[in-house]
Amino acid sequence: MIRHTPDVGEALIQRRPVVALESSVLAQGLPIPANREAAERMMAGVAGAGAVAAVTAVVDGVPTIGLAPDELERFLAREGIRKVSSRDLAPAVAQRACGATTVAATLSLIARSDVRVFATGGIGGVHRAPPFDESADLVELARSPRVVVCAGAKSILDLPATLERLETLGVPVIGYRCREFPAFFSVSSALPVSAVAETPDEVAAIERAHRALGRQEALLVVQPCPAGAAIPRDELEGAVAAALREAAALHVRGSNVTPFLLAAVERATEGRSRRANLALLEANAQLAGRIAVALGRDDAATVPSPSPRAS
Ligand code: PSU
Ligand code: MN
Repeated sequence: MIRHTPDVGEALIQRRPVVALESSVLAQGLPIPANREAAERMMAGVAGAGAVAAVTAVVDGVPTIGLAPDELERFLAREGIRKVSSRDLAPAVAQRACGATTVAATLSLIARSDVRVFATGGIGGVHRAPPFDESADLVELARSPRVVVCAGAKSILDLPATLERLETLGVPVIGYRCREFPAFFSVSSALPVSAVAETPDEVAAIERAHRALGRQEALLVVQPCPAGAAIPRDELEGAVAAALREAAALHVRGSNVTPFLLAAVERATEGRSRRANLALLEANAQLAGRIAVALGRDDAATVPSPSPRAS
């Protein structure tokens, strides 16, 4: 049911590290031509770390892990590409549509493959308004045993509520060289992570322990936007507040909310949020590549042994 492109399929067979990348950020989150820059910088970041990048999407109804170059072009052109979250996967497949997958849908697909690490910008979460709007990213994180690298949750969200939900759902939030949950475009939210790791090997060790305990949840690894590109929190809050007012006035609803707010914040920050977005996407892809490599090393070092039995 799920197609891997030849290079990704080959890498998985040879047990080389692979990092999945979502496509909704390319087809809905970022405008042309920033989306191309994002794709190029993310793929280069993964490759630079020694891993294989696999952009994930539904292509003419086929769930695909690793887009071929001509397929990626179609998603960068954005025409006729649906935003596909987890519940939209089946309709997109049955209707042979082209769909760009969100964090939730990408997780749902890679949880059925051997790809263990996934890089994105920021996860969805609990929206500030309307109060019942909560991204499907959260429940998919709760049932997809994979490593997700991001810069926290998007700053347009209610971050304290999002962290509370992650706690309830049992998702470890690992700060990579940081103690505070990053606020996507801003370095920090003043909210604590649940554990800290200093190296990719430490992340790999936590991931291994999480799986050995039989846990099903994703491991959420967060790192702040690179300092030179980040936006100060006070300034960002002003832009987010204005974006939320605009969305309310125009009655923006459902899956249009996230793309609308991101575009409004970009206008308000005169493009600085876009530069921050590109920088953090690249940094997350690099870190995901290094974690995938560390997980591969771990595997190689583990001598297969018969499972212990209680006597
Ligand atoms: N972060 C971005 N741009 C995006 C998204 C996140 O900088 O476009 C996308 C991701 O794909 C995320 C989705 O999974 O928005 C969440 O949308 P929603 O709130 O509708 O679940
Ligand atoms: Mn929503």
